Amino acid sequence: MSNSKFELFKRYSKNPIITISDIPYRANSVFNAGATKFNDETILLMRVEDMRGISHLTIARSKNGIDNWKIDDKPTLLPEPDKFPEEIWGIEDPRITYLEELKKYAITYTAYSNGGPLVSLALTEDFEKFEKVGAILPPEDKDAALFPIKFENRWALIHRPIISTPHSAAHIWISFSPDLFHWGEHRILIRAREGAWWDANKIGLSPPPLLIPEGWVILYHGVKRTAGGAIYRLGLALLDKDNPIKVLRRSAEWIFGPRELYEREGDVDDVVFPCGWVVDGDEIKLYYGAADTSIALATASVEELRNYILSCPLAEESERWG
Ligand code: M1P
Repeated sequence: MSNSKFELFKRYSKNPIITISDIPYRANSVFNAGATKFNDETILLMRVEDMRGISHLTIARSKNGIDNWKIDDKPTLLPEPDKFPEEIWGIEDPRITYLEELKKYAITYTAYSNGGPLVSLALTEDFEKFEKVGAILPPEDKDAALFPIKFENRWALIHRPIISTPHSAAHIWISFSPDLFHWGEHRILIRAREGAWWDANKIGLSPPPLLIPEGWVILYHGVKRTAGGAIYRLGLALLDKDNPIKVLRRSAEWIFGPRELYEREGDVDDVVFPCGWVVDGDEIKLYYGAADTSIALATASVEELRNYILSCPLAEESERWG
């Protein structure tokens, strides 16, 4: 257990901010929400798991991004296996990126097909009408988010192919596309470390990349397998601003991990899983799924986050520990 006074992200004192009792219809759990600002409100696009175990997405809106959430009284985005067969076992873990060039919000989410999870894309201008593009990467792949801008006229997507097994590691990859639909130039971006590390064998992107003057901040989850089960914790990396295939820095330590009871006990114990963050001045609000059961909030200062990542080991150095 870490000492809370050294934490970059501070938990909101009234966590969790949204639990299943806030959902106006019958369901099992609410967690892993994408987040964005829209029309002076914070929007959370929440993963809700129904009583069959199948997930859909539902919107919550709040003026201050903390409380008084207004939650849609029915699912906002449902799996549509008739039109999109890859959604047969649900849609999960959305990440939201505003694409200024298209004047649209892109939602990358996991569609759970009967051939494994894969990455799907939907677009919206207003969070009322959604245009599902469909599957953009084959299984197994998840934990995907777009950058908000193009690089040399190509969109860039971070994602995590492969579900790790005892014989294979799951790394974070980056791919490029001219049109958001056809993806190529696939390459490993951040490798899972090995051995005793907190992020050994399996890592995945958490919220979409965040731009600071020195580059793109990546918050990612690392999954440590222990005799008592897996522990999901969060660490940071920094990518080059103009060439995001270049990793500049990577934190050696995790910066946030399960500590409070709502993170340690739930449908899946010991999980913190953010899919969205919202920046307001110097404050970052990080929305994370806690133990696959509820949604919690933690805040950090952009300046402190920036100072921290700039003090982290250079990427070449951290590669040597892997
Ligand atoms: O149960 C923890 C998480 O497990 C999966 O994440 P990942 O494949 O990145 O390890 C997802 O099912 C996620 O929704 C869940 O919170």
